[in-house]
Parts: sequence; C-alpha cells; structure tokens
Amino acid sequence: MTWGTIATWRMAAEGINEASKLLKGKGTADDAVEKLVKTVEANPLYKSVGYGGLPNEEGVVQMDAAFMDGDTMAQGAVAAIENVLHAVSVARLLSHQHYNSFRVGAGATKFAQLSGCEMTNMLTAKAKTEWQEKLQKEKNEKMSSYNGHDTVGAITLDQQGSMAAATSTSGLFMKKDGRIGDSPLSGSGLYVDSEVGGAAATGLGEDIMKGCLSYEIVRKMAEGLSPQAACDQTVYPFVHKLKKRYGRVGEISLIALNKQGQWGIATNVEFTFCVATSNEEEKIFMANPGVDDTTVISTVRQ
Ligand code: SD4
Repeated sequence: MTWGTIATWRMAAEGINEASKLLKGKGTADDAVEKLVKTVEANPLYKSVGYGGLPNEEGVVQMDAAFMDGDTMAQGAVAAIENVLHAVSVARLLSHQHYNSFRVGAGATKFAQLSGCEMTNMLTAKAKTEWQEKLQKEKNEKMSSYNGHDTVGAITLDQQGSMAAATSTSGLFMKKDGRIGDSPLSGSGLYVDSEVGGAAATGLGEDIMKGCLSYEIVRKMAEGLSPQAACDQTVYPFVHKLKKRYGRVGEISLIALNKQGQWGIATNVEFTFCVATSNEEEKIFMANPGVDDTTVISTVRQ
C-alpha cells in the first residue's frame, strides 16, 4: 500500500527515517508526523527548531508549532510558547479540542504544563553565546536581525489513506518578543486534506502569510494539479506579485504531498528537503528556482 512523507530541510533526515518506519509498519499519519517533528525538536544541533533553537531579542526561546489531521480537519496550534520540549505535541493535544485549540504565550505554556508535557529550559549554552555575540555585533554594526531561521514542516500519508501535517520553529533569530510567523497559522504554514493532499512552508513568515500559500497549493491539487505543478503555479506567481506590489519578498519554500504519495516543491532560494515514499528510498534533495517559474531538483550526496 502507498505511504509517503516529505519534510523541509536536510535536518529532517533522521525524522523522515523515524516516520518511515512507522508508516511502513501501518502506523498512522498523525503519529508519524508528530514523531518526525519531535525528532528535529529534540536535536540541540538545530538552531531554529526546539531545543537549541536561537532565542528572540530578549534571549528567550519562543516557539510556534501546529498540527493538522487531514481526515477530520482538526487543527491545534501554539505560538510564542516557552520552556516546553515538544511544542508539536502540545499542538497535537490542542487539536483534540473543539474550543481553545490555538493558544499563545503564557496560556499555551500553562496548558502544556497542566497537560504533563515535558518542560525544560530551551536555551542551550551554545544558543545563549550566539545570542550574546549577535547583540554585541548589532551594537557595533547595525546588522539586520532577520537571519538564522529554518522551520521543520512535514506532511505524512499512511497506508490507510489518512494524511497529517505539522510544523515547529523557534522562528526568526532576534525576533521581537511575541512575534509570530506563518508556521502555526492554518493555510499559511501548513494545510492538509486527506482527500487531496497537504502542503507546508518555511521562509519569511511575514511574506508567506500574505499569500496563504499552503492552502492555495492544496486548493490547486484539489483542482487536479500535480503537487509539483501546484507548487510552481502558486509560489512563483506569488513571489512576482509581492516583488511588484510590495516592493520586496523574503525567502519562501513550500513542500507538498498528495494522497497518491506524489510530491512537489517550489522555492525562491536554495533549499534542501527530505522525502521517503513506498516507491522511493529516503533521500535528501536540493531545490533551486529554475527558469520560467520551474523548480530544479537534484539529489544531495549523503
Ligand atoms: C517564521 N517561517 O517564523 C518561520 C521561519 C522559517 O525558514 O521557516 N524560516 O517566519
């Protein structure tokens, strides 16, 4: 039976491996996507997700995460949550609630605590040093704060035909206190419908939100486009539109998977991502914007 999973950035490779094991063994898309994202969150080497994530301007790690079940359309999300090891699991718990399913700041952190989620100081010594150095540099050089950011976004399809999507990020390094990106927002950071497919985003949240790009890709797949065509025909026209009408555009990369296990991707910067399906071995790929609004994809040597 068909199964598949795709996730943003090469940092998801280990998570893709974990999710694949579950999906091969007839595990659920929901469990697989949570496991995938948790694997990235737990790794202190990744500076933009979970433990070891870089903090905001005030030295506090504030995370955004979301979870969506493509069968029921149930969604849960947290934003600017602090001191919780697995923000994605908090989002999944919230997705079981009809009310109060998207919580921010202290309320989100309180919910995690009361639900028995593992709480920990997410600021590692390494991330703190990097933050202090950045503060110093900014004082001296007046640099732009907005760099050092990669969200893990993932989509899964299980052998029963169910799909799920999830995201998790510590957002932009040196962001303002309480700044929230696209990652926890339905339709922007992620969207999935088991009868069609799913999509997830990474890049500059402020710009991704302007286009509700994940929803738009799923909508185009529902009209019959392949995941690749849906990504190309959503991301590149939107990048041109923003350049023309807003004057500039940040980094935008989207991944998609449909219910047949086919995948697609579009990006306006060099971007790595990981895929495994019942037809294809686990692989890390690199994508670049090509000519005529297409995407050039190559395999990364592992
Ligand atoms: C955000 N989209 O908070 C996230 C950051 C990110 O690659 O994905 N960067 O805006």
